[in-house]
Amino acid sequence: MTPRLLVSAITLFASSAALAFHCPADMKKIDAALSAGPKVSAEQLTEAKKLRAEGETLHKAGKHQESVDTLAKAMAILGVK
Ligand SMILES: [Cu+2]
Repeated sequence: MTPRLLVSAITLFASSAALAFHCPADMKKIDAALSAGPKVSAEQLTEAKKLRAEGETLHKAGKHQESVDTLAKAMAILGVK
């Protein structure tokens, strides 16, 4: 393996590992917001819960970037930063 290839392999690993930790952190924030009783409509609550579940499924499937994107939508609805 050339040094250059090694560097990109490490970078790739590091970024996917960071994303793998990102999803559970986001899910925690969403769960906290949901249990706190967010001031959103029933439709928004349903949508946020659906996105939260989708995010978890994507995370478990190893699709961390898609999971982060999906969870971000749920957080936007709930007003979580
Ligand atoms: Cu993930």
